[in-house]
Amino acid sequence: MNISISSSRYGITGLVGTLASLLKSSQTPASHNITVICCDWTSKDKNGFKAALLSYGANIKLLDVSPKYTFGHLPGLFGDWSTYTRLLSPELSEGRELLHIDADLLIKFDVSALENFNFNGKAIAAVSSGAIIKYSNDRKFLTSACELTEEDCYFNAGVVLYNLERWRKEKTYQRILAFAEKHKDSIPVFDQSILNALFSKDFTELGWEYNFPWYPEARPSREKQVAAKIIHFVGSPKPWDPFGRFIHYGYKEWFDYTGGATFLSLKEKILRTYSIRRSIARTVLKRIKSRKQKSES
Ligand SMILES: [Mn+2]
Repeated sequence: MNISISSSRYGITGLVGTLASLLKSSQTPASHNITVICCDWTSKDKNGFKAALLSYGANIKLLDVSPKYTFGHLPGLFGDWSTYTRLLSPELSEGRELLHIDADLLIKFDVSALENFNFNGKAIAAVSSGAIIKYSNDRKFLTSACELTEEDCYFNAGVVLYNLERWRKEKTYQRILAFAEKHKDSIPVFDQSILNALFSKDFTELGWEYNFPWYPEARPSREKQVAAKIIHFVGSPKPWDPFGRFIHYGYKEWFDYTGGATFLSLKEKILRTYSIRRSIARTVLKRIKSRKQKSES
């Protein structure tokens, strides 16, 4: 299977967990073609990353990209543009299809099952689970800047299967760059807005189990956890963040796949804690509240 994944150097812990789970769940890990888009990683980062996944004997190509160079004119996330490399990865890939995944997932099935996927002629496949534009954060943008209505589908970009034959034939990357240029000041949810703008009416649905969102304060049922093929740790904190083991219910699930290895220095952990301090406080408060409700009922 052709797979691509990308992150800044601050996302390496999540990225290693994502790939470790993918490789552990694969019958023939060496058969995958994995491209890791390294957004401004140092050589020390790369060595640590390689050492962590060495034992799987996987075929992993590291590719250096400076996303600020290509995407710096678009709205960034605290000075980070690496999320937009999702739009670049099909350009870097050969073959019939490409699975691009976020770096905050656990993959619990053999992704080879997606080889020769039937796209039904559509350009991509993704998980919408019945979501529509009306309830998305991009509602205004998608209905005003694009010819879409509130009732059109909305999908999460954390797991995207690209139909590379159509991608190449229709020069999709050029279309994306032109669209991004035109709307550079108003794109609300980064690459996810762009993908929905172009493909809301041109994607085929993957079942919910291919991108199951696990929010920090949530406690999904055992059945859901077992049935999910891909768990997506959306929002902050992530299970591997500082304090994650105390406040994220998904910590054990993540730990079981990764042994808890993290890739940030103490200084970086402190900076990360500071930047997500509000999310940590919110998660703690939500947990206290739900415990209280439980004990009262
Ligand atoms: Mn994500």
